[in-house]
Amino acid sequence: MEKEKKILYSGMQATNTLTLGNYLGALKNWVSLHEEYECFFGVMDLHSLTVRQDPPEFRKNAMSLYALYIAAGLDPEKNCLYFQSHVSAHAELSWILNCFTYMGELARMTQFKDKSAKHADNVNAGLFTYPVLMASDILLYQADVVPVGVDQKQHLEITRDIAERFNSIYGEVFTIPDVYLGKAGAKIMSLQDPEKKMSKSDENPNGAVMLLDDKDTIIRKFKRAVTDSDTVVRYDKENKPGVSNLMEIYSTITGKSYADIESEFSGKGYGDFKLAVGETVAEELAPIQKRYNEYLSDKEYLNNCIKNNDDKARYFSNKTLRKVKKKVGLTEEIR
Ligand code: ATP
Ligand code: LTN
Repeated sequence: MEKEKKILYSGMQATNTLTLGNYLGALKNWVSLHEEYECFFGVMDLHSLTVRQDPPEFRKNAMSLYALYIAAGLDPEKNCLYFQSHVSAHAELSWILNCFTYMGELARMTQFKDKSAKHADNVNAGLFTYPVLMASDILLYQADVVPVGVDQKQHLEITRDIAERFNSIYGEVFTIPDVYLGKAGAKIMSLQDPEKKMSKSDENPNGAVMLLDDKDTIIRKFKRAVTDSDTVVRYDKENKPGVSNLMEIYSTITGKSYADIESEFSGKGYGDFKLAVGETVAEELAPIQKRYNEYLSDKEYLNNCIKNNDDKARYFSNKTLRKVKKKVGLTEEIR
């Protein structure tokens, strides 16, 4: 590939629907990256298999995530939006890189420790080698940068270690990727427990606003958001984590500074403030939801995007895979 633009790679797991946290912390920030980078965004459906899935629901969620990528503003002509499971190079490279990854380094991964505690009845080998598949995703496209949240930084470090190890044996095969640090990405906290990240898998349904929640639900969740016994809208993460989280959400969407928000709500109670945040979020999400429904009902359009982008992903990833196979000494296929 001509390296005019640097290459950027990221993706999300196709599990449940997205939260406002996924949107403000990741998706919304991805939308304009194609201006500077050659962008690849995968629907990481193979990763989702590390946890037991109900097949019909899983299929629906994966397609829903694909439609949400586009509805949130990722242009499928300018970004390569594809399904990980449609590009067999991911699974193939993953096998090869498994043989260059040590049990000890995988055992140190905090996500593995957390998830195996959470799913104690299904601590499968896929959960253990999850980071190797993620490394394969990134290295196949020779990505220079990878935007991920703090929770995924450890996986990016192991990706770099695997790539460097491979390169030190076989020469410069893989680009060593860096974490992408764009504008400070918001970390949105649970509305019910502002010490905890807002997460898809939160047991308390009022903790997370889902991207496809309707207006009434959104406003209801904000009205119930945990705050404090004070009544002043003031940014103070330490002592007023609930209010500060709501201010972050409001500020990320409207672009207003904390000082502006403080004066906008001075003399007003939390009730007015929560309602304003709820309405702002509902307004931000309404056009995305409308487009989402349109795309989902236009199967021909979606299929066309999927086909073109899957092909593009196959083309780029196969170049790297062929090189890797040759380097490690696998015999060539006769075509
Ligand atoms: P799970 O609950 O299944 O662990 P999750 O909601 O934490 O899922 P991921 O699939 O791990 O979501 O993350 C997808 C992307 O969204 C990552 O880039 C991650 O950093 C970002 N993200 C997730 N939750 C938040 C949040 N609360 N605030 C900001 N960004 C977030
Ligand atoms: N593990 C990531 C999803 C993911 C990913 C990737 C992100 C899978 N492969 C490659 C960036 C690059 C997550 O849970 N957020």
